[in-house]
Amino acid sequence: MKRLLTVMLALVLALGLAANASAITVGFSQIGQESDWRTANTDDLCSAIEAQGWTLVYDDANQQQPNQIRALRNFITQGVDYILFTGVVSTGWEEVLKEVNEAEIPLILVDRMPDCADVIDYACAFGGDFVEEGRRMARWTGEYMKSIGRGEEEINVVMLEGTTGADAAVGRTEGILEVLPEYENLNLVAQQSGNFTRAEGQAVMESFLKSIDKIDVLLAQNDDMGLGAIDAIKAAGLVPGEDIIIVGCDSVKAAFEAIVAGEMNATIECTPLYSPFVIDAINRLEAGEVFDKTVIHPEEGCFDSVGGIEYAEGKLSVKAADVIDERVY
Ligand code: GYE
Repeated sequence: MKRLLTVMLALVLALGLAANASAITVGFSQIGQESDWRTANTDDLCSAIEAQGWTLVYDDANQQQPNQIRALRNFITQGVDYILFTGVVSTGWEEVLKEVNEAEIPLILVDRMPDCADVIDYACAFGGDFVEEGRRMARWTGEYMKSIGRGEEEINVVMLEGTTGADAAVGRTEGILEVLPEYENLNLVAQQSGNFTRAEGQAVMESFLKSIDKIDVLLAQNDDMGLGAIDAIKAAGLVPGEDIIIVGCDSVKAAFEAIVAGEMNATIECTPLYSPFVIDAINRLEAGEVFDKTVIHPEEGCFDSVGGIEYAEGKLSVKAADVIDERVY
């Protein structure tokens, strides 16, 4: 009898927990679907939330800030329990995020941070260190050019920037501009936004190739723009990866493939896989834990055609061909 009671109690508890789990609703305001990185980020977070048995309310803003503001207000009206948010640009969020605060919905910031983070309340934040990624792109380039005996040669560099006003773009530009002058032979001759997409990366590279006589290096602030630029370079009768060295950022599988094919040279890692952090955070918030407000940056690396190039102090690149099979996105 006692045993039966224990079993019944366990069952009631388990059912209670399950009911509780499915009672959690998470609203996720995503930027859009501009890149392979973004697709991997969406798939990772959505499938992890659903695997917990939680209810997901997903909104794809198609790169439009007004759509994101509308989605956040809808989440408030629906009374979701948690909000996951990454903003397409960094400004213009204060009013709506304060509304989220007033509704007392815990806000989890992922990926790109809003510039009002100091004046709103958020539970925790997980994102990339974009300035450091930019520094790494420039450092790899300078060191690689030295390693192939072109450290003294005047090198013309062009830069494809990400979405204007996105902190992923602003930060990467800042980091690149900080480190590039350390290599006196590297001259930045043009920079323009390719909006983090293949199509725009290709179009802007086409115009660079028309207006600039000699381009030696392309710094593409994400892999997708670098991959788009490969087509423009081929169309101009040049050999990507040889005539023009291409350095990307994100480390998506398509970039590994291009590096292995010899058409791209390096990519700096920025992980899109935040779900382990986010799921753990929600569970801890459910348990009443309070986080400190530091943004957590998951560890990042650099993958290239040769391996062994210093891309940050004391950190050496890994040859993409050696690890391509491990890359899932
Ligand atoms: O690099 C790019 C994406 O915010 C880190 O956004 C993210 C960037 C990523 O579109 O591919």
